[in-house]
Formats: sequence, structure tokens, C-alpha cells
Amino acid sequence: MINQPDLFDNTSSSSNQQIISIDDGRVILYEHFFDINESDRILEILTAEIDWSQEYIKMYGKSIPLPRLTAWYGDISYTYSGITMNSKAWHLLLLDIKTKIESVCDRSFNGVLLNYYRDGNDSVSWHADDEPKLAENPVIGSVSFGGTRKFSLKHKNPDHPNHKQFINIDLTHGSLLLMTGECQSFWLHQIAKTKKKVDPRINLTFRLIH
Ligand SMILES: O=C(O)CCC(=O)C(=O)O
Ligand SMILES: [Mn+2]
Repeated sequence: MINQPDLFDNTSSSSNQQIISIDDGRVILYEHFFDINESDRILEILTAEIDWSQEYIKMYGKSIPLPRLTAWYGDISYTYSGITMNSKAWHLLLLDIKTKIESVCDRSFNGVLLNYYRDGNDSVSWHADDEPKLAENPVIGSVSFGGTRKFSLKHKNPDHPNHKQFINIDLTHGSLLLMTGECQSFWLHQIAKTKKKVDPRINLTFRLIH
């Protein structure tokens, strides 16, 4: 595990910081990073004002719709899974959220990928945020609003116990999850589909693109 004692300023957030203990990486959860009123307001504004789009990926020669809506806001364009998302002027609310996240980790971000999970059928499959433009050991700041969904982590090494036994974290309304250190090199993460009735959910992952 990489030790990054200077990464977090524990004094600047009133919310509870919970360190999720994993090998080869560092994951920190702040529940209620945004209080309930702020979170309700953010959910309402982002649902209405973000320029959501349905993207498609090519698989076996077919064009398959992503099982969620997405958007990218940032200083530069971003490419992942063969999809290029052009830069769009920052929404002021996204800048406020960015500043608040930057205040608990001494990193700055220059883009945010937004996901809109309409219901339990929407998901993101196993992947790591490891595009070359993110550089090595990126800090990913992930905030969630709306219905709680289960975020799972699995170790990439088939011999590691957490390859089969996933680490599951409930990402609740207003929570912040930081993935840092070697997390993206050694772990995959997903939001699985669920048959449970779940409210719509918006997730924002703030990133630094080089
Ligand atoms: O919705 C989430 O919590 C995760 C989203 C994610 O992993 C991504 O956008 O790369
Ligand atoms: Mn991801």
C-alpha cells in the first residue's frame, strides 16, 4: 500500500472519513460529504441542467448502447472505451463541487465524467480508470447523489482473495469516495445491475487529465 500522508487534510471536512482497508491502493469514503439539503438541490439541478447523452460502444462489430447516460465537462476532451467526449464549458455547480472535493485532497481536477443511472438496470461493468491520459496512480474523486447503489471492488490478481470476494461499498446520497494510490493498477470496480427498486442516481468522477 502506498502511504500518502500529505494527500488528505483531515481538518477541512466536517464529514466522517472512513478508510476502506485494501491492499495495493487507498480508498476513503466520506458519507454525508454534502448534507441532505445540498444533495437534494444538486440532484435536482444536475438532472435538469446537464447535457446528458446516450453513448454507444462497438462490440463484435455491433454498436451497443451504454447502460446509463453520460456527460463530460472539463478543460479538455476525454477518451475512454473508444468514446471521445469533447470538452464543454463548466457548469458553475460542477465547479463548486470540484472546489469542495479539492479542499479535502491536495489535488486539483480538470474534468468530470458524469453518469446517470436511471434505474436498477443501468450499471457500469468491471473496469479501472486507467486511461494513459490519467497518468499513473490517479486520484479519482467520486460523488454520488440519489438512490444508493452498491460499488464493488475486485483485485485484478486471480490469486488474491478479493478477486472472488468483492469489497462492497454502499454509495449513498451526498457521499464522496476517493480512490488513490495504486488502486487503478491493482483493482477493478463496478456498479452492478440490481433487481431491487432503486431511485435514479447521478455519479460524478472528477479526474485530472494530462
Ligand atoms: O457510478 C459510480 O459510482 C462509478 C462510476 C465509474 O466508475 C466511472 O465513471 O468510471
Ligand atoms: Mn470508474
